[in-house]
Amino acid sequence: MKVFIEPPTDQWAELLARPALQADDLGARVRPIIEAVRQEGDAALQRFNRQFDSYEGALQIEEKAINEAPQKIEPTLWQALRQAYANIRAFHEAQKEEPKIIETMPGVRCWRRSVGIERVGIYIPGGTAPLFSTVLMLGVPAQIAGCSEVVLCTPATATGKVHPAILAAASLCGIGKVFAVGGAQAIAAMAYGTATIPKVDKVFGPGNQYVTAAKQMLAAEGVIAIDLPAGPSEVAVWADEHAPAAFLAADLLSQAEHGSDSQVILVCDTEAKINEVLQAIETQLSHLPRAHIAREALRHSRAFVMPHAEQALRLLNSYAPEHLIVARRDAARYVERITNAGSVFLGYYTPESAGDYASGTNHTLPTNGFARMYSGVSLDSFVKKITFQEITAEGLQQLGATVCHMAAAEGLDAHKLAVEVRLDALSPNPQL
Ligand code: HSO
Ligand code: ZN
Repeated sequence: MKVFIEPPTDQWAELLARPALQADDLGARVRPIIEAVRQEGDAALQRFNRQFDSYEGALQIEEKAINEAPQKIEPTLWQALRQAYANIRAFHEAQKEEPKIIETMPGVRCWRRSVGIERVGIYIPGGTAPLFSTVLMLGVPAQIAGCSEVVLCTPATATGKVHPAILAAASLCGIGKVFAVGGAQAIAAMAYGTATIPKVDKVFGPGNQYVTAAKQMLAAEGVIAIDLPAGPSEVAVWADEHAPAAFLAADLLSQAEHGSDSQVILVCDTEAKINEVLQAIETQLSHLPRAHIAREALRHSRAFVMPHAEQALRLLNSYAPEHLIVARRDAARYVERITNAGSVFLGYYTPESAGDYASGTNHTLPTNGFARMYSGVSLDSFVKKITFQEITAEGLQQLGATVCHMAAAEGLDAHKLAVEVRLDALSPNPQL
């Protein structure tokens, strides 16, 4: 991890650059997979399962296996899943909006109603860590939104199994349709539908660059909507001199262990604190099973000495981190000055891990600087908001002239007429 002491502003963009993704021939690799699924459906999925995951079994996981999954995991893990579920549910339930009727003028009433997207798909990657926590992060808001069809795709392991904790989390969220399919082919299957896998309208979830490319290609073609432009995970930690170095090191490593392309940024008031943290990182790494991954991530990570809070905040807002940990005694003071971040963790006792798993907030967040203009996944991501209005005869008499003037000025006379015929019908001597 390279250390920079108060670098001048004109160097920030370069110093905060995310590791460049190798785009190679992603499109050329993903396009034929999408096409094969579109044309051949299940047969293509079975072929890809054999080819990529050495899996020969059925595409659909039996509902019995989902229902029995809670008994297949450690009781303490089941307990933890239930606690996380309850907290995530409580936080997302509070995001429900009751329709508020606004009378903009007498007799002109407008309101908005949230309606769940009917069919949604959740992708859970395989790989080195089974992300059953992500099932909760996507399954809970889908359940609260009232999405009538929720489909989950995840690759089977080499032994032909889907991790029981993924199935247990699915059962908590009432997801009955789980398919053992991974990669770009899973995204294509949910986008187009096959004989076995239902077509959905919006696809959520993380994945490797092939999965991300498939999501983006299918979204660009208007086949599906997607949650967020996904990129490697990242955290920025901003610490004062009292923050315990071991806490900061563990926070940085918890993000670094996600993948070799993860990025972590440390901002401290003093160089001495950074050195303490670097030492603590070494100590902790020696006990971590995923140290090799974390070390790779640390190679393109950076530490900054920023003694002035104003400057530090400017730097952090320009980085727009997915996660921002403010490990400062006076953390609460800065809340209003944080303008670009996916999710913020305040104080010494708020590790990112809490939000990753169980405090209640969502862990599907904007990466790669997209926190400048995107929000993380929430209940909103699973609903459409439909506007309604109802105008009384008196209301139209109040509003009509405004509409007629504007329609005439835009040269759209039929618009004007739609008001005029009504006002005319309301007059004592209708002429039209
Ligand atoms: N930090 C990840 C989420 C996660 N962490 C899942 C553990 N499991 C991306 O926000
Ligand atoms: Zn994490």
